[in-house]
Amino acid sequence: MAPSSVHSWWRSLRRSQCPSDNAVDPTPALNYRLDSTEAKRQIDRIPRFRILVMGRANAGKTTVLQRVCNTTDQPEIFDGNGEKVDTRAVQGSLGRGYHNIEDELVFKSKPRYVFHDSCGFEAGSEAEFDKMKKFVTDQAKSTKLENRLHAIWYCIPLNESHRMVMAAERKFFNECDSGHVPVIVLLTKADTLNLDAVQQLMGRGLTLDDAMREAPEVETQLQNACLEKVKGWLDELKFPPQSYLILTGK
Ligand SMILES: Nc1nc2c(ncn2[C@@H]2O[C@H](COP(=O)(O)OP(=O)(O)O)[C@@H](O)[C@H]2O)c(=O)[nH]1
Ligand SMILES: [Mg+2]
Repeated sequence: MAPSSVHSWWRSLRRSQCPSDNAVDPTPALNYRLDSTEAKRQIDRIPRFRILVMGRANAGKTTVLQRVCNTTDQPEIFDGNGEKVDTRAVQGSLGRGYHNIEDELVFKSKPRYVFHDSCGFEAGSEAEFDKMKKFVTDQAKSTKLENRLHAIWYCIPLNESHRMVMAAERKFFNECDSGHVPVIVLLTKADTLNLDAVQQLMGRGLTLDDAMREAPEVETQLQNACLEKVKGWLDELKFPPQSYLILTGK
């Protein structure tokens, strides 16, 4: 998923910086193909991409970062002063026990990507929410390109289809103005809808073999229905995301 997700994100970034491009765009981000020469030219301008990753525990955040960085390693963690943090003390980074949004997470395989973890406001802490909001505002305003936040990825897992959008998502998209920093919703774990598709087809009387053969088409329909549902919920909030991307995990 790495190249297409980066392309879509990059497109959103560029759209958010070019108001004239913000006219209604009927082309779903999913079908977008970025000119690779232009992409390289733009990417080479930025020494370090800084991305804030958000989403509830188990949303698939670490997995997305590992895929983007083409690794199964855990990231190294650096504090605000560039000092390496002892990762044994923060086992399960981007998860429990790790609580500083300012810390930089960097994978050895892709040192130009710097990730930040929203660190738990999704669990309902008002103090963590305020800290996240301040971080977003401060970083978005940074005049140094390499310190600036370039994108926010908000992971929403599709394996919990009955609770895709919860209070945390509504609070973020209602109250957090990220300014020019594009927020991209990553719909993670979309592959889990394959089982739903198979069950649906078997419910219509197909054998298991036939259901499995026909599942991909239904799976795509289910993914698109989830996308539309999430879009319907979030697009009417005060600060809706710039873009949505379905990640299949393959
Ligand atoms: N089926 C499926 N499972 C996934 C996917 N992404 C992550 N997972 C699993 O979901 C669990 C939580 O993932 P993780 O990346 O650690 O979530 P985090 O807590 O948000 O960082 C792990 O067991 C992953 O293997 C995906 O795209 N598809
Ligand atoms: Mg994690």
